[in-house]
Amino acid sequence: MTKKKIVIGVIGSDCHTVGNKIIHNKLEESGFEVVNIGALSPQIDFINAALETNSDAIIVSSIYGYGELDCQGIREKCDEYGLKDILLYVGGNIASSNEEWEKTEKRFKEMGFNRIYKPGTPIEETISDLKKDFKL
Ligand code: B12
Repeated sequence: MTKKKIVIGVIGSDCHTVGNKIIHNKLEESGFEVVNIGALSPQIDFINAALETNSDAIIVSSIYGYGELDCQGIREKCDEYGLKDILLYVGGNIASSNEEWEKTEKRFKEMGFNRIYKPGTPIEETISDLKKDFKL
């Protein structure tokens, strides 16, 4: 069976690289093909990478605290570029400590993300969700 392809990267002006490398390795170990665009990646780079490689999902990381701004409009841009219905996940440090998680999660849902992960969620949880979503 052909491997599912996943685009990963750290969005916006975020330069944190360590988690990205860990996620890359864990996804590969779990049998996925990884297209890693690395840190400091604008939305359009995720989209171009997914288009060029015919990927099945995009996992956005945001570590530095500005993820909500960086992610706005990404689903609309995916639709515009012909990536309708591509799986879109987001995680890292996407919550602020003074807000209930449910409120943050709701806004990311409204932005069109299929799965949204609380800070501290291990990538293994995402891997298990990918397998469910791909019915593997
Ligand atoms: C090293 C570091 C830096 C280095 C980064 C060097 C590099 N090349 O990576 C430098 C010094 C450059 C840096 C800069 C900044 N940093 Co910094 N940094 C850290 C630090 C100490 C460690 C980060 C790290 O590598 N962690 C280890 C890896 C393995 O963890 P991780 O990156 O979080 O990734 C894991 C998870 O987030 C998760 N994950 C990530 N993506 C996804 C996606 C999904 C779907 C899922 C499920 C999980 C997931 O899985 C990953 C693997 O386990 C953290 C504090 C900390 N202890 O975490 C602060 C921290 C991340 N930094 C922070 C901040 C604020 C900044 C700056 C804005 C500081 C400033 N005012 O200049 C700048 C931003 C610069 C920029 N443009 O990005 C804050 C973020 C706060 C927030 N968002 O809540 C932190 C938490 C420090 C703090 N307590 O305030 N930083």
